[in-house]
Amino acid sequence: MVTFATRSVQVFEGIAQRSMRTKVGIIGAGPAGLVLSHLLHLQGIESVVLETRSRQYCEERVRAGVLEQGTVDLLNEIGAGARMMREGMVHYGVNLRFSGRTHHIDFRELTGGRGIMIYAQHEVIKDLVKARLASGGQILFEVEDVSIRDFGETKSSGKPTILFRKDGEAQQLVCDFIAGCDGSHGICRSSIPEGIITSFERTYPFAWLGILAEAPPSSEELIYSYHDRGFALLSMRSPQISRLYLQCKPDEDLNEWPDERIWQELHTRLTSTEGWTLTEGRIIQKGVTGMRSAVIEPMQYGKLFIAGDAAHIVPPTGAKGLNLAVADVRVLARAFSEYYSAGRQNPLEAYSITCLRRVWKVQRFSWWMTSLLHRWESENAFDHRRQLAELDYLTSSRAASQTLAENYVGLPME
Ligand code: FAS
Ligand code: PHB
Repeated sequence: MVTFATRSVQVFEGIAQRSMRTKVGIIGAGPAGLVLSHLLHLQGIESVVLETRSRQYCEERVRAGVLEQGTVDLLNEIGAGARMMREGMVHYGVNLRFSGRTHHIDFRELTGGRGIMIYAQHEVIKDLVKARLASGGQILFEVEDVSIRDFGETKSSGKPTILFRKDGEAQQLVCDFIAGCDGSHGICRSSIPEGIITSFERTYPFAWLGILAEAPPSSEELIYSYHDRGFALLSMRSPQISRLYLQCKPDEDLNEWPDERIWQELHTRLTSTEGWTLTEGRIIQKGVTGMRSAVIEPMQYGKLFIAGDAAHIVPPTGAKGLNLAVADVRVLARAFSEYYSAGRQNPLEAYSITCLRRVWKVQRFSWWMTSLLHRWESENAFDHRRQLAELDYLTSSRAASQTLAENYVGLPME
């Protein structure tokens, strides 16, 4: 049964407002918000997704590229995985390159057959939006002036409410719960009263300059390269499109990076003594992504539950951001299901604790991969030798390789 949010008109502060009613109001149509909406629908729990950007912007924003097995399984479970299974590329390993030599980390052998899927985040978003609308979901794009109220712990008179404007008209969405899936620049986290949240943060003295190029990938699997001049990563989006990254300054000016300089630096940092060469192509997109580790505790307050980048940020080195967002909402959806089907409050009350245990382990891995593979201006000759020794150990010890492999393919979901 598909039930739409009911509509009525109320007067709030003297302004007639269109008022909608649903069970879970979801702010943000990124991986967290859209997967949550799908999972709730499968449990017969209605929700409405509110998104500031246009559908086109969300479906074209170039971001992540690596899906863990758990994320792939979940996308198939919610019926949004068919195109991913046709067009995605399954990989059973990655390569580490240093001192001109390439070392394969064999996921299949080290994790009992598990792998990863290479499938762009914006393609995942397209599939999630299409499937959710097809199943009767309500996703309101291009909303403005979003704010939330009455979600707190006090027994306030009102129900949790999301206020927003759509097509210039003031509206409100009255809910039982609000899911803050509005990313690292959203409003939900900052709506929680002072003194409730503790933030844990680390910033890095470097960023990634990323490009998309019309060039067949020069490797079947990803290459993470540690080089004297800095980190480089060879990834891909399809047999025709390469995705490549270079370590750069946090405030790098893209105008100082003409295509020729980008390719020259990639050739240098990805160089190998094994007869390998990098294929160039037309660069169709370039951008700089900052590097940060951040976690808020708790990830909930009253009837507000924070998920994904709104609750934590990882440096992209471990390819975890999207996957961690999906893991959060899997916990949250199960907790909502327990509440609505059996009246059990405990899973909702334990949401934050349940998520944070895995969040911090993924933070550790992302920090470790970032620290291991980047050149640090603060490092001295000893640190440089130590990093090389750690890479040598990592690629010559089965136990060490297995540690990387089991984290990369994805730790068990809670
Ligand atoms: P998202 O940021 O994806 O989605 C939040 C949504 O909320 C957005 O659509 C936003 O428009 C909307 N929103 C914000 N404020 C709102 C408001 N007030 N009202 C309504 N809607 C609002 N991760 C990786 O694993 N690998 C990568 O290579 C990688 N590269 C990245 C590159 C870039 C440039 C960025 C920014 C991130 C990258 N990430 C990467 C991380 C990224 O994939 C996130 O982890 C992932 O999108 C998290 O998903 P969400 O939590 O849904 O947040
Ligand atoms: C990507 O393909 O965008 C990608 C792959 C691996 C990473 C980060 C980004 O660690």
